[in-house]
Amino acid sequence: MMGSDAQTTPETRSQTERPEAAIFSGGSRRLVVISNRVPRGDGPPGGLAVAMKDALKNRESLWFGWSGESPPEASDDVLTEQRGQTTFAVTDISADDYAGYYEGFANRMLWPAFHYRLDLSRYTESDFEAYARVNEQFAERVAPFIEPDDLIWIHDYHLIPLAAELRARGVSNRIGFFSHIPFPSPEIFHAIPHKDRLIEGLACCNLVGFQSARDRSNFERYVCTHAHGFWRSDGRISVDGCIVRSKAYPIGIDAEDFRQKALAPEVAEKADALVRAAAGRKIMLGVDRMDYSKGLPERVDAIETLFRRYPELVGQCQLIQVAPVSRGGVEAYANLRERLETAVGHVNGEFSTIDWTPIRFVANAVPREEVAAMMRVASLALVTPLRDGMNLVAKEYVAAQDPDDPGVLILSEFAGAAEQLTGALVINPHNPEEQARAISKALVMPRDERVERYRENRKVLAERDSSWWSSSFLSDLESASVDDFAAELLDAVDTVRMAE
Ligand code: ADQ
Repeated sequence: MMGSDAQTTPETRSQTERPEAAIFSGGSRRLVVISNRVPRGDGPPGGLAVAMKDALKNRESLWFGWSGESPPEASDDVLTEQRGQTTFAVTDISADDYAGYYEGFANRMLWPAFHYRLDLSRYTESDFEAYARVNEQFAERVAPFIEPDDLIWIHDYHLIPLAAELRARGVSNRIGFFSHIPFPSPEIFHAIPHKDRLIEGLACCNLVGFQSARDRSNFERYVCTHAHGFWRSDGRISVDGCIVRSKAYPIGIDAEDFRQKALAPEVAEKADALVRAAAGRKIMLGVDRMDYSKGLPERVDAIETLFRRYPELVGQCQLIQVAPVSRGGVEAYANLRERLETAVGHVNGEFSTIDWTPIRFVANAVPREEVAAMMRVASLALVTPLRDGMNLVAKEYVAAQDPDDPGVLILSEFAGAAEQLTGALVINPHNPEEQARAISKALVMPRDERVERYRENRKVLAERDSSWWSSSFLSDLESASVDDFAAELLDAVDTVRMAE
């Protein structure tokens, strides 16, 4: 347990005990990143690694997470590998724990609930126990690597209780947490089993970052209406003796890097081939992981509606939908694939002609460079999730466009990106008529309007890129007071755990 005086209120401490804040030395602190997956030495960097590129540049850092190995019995060893200024430290998770933690509580319970799909959430007590155990193991194994001055940045819903576990092991560093996925409305969050443990984990952070203002507001409203929290005059939240700041940090991309990918000569050939195959027809593009949050069956319904409402478009445009299977171990995903293939088959059966198919469905992964090339030549992109934290595909599509003759982004109002990309045609993905109307509008949109909309979106991409995202989060974390978490919460939580 933390060594603080439980009689002291956090407010009193923040006025009297600021020794570490006084010697705070800015951006030179070592950064400790903790996430479920850690970038591998071989293979292309994943999304998080790309987003963290600038944060890791020119500073010493440690990145801790799962090794990718799940033996029947896992040891508590941590293997390290130095790459440049970053030490990668990984640990195994036993097969049973992995099934309960990752496939179970994280992806069968939290992912659907956080995406407003309580109907798909499946809870078992043993899944939660594995989730809690893996978070304890992570804390136990990473704690010896943490030095007093390090900044700690935890990522995503797999590791929500981790900050509390670190605090319980005496880690008093500044801790930040970033949620890559939405934070649901208070009524939905309230239905999640062990929600108190989740709130405890977030409250033990100095800074909690969300993708959008909506997510941040949902979190704060939950804490203040259901978890005895209150807003302080400085804008931070006080909850059970902890003080936490929450803020929206919409994740960005390196737009120039993506544009270069789309223009690379080796992929230009593929883009040309795609254009030739389209034979003058307009290409509509969808690029998603096959996930029920991405609105894929609803998108196929909208295409059917499009050809019924606008028969003159039959044979004039084609949807290329790339949607590789993800999380094969979770039932809801197998059901989705079946539903989607049936829906695509239905539309193709109804409208295909001898030389034209309305939907080309690609269920295999496509290399990132090819995705960029496809984006460059598509007249419009359909980014229509039912819920999404941000959705980087929307930003990548804008980055890949020809500034003089850009395509049109059709974007769901329920993607975090809709708060930023005001040049998009924003739609409600639950309404196939509205989606079909937007598609028909995009297909004939005059060039001037397309350019104007593109410029509006491109400006946001330039101002809020991946470097802005990580540096603004870390600079807020660096300037947080170190005395903002409190022993009272942990004492209270111990009492709750004893009662469980
Ligand atoms: P994801 O749900 O994976 O990420 P998204 O942001 O759309 O969603 O995509 C991440 C990356 O994967 C993008 O770079 C995209 O190009 C790539 N990708 C997606 N589908 C692909 C496909 N079919 N083929 C090839 N590449 C594909 C989570 C949250 C999001 C949040 C990100 C980042 O769910 O809301 O934007 O993290 O924080």
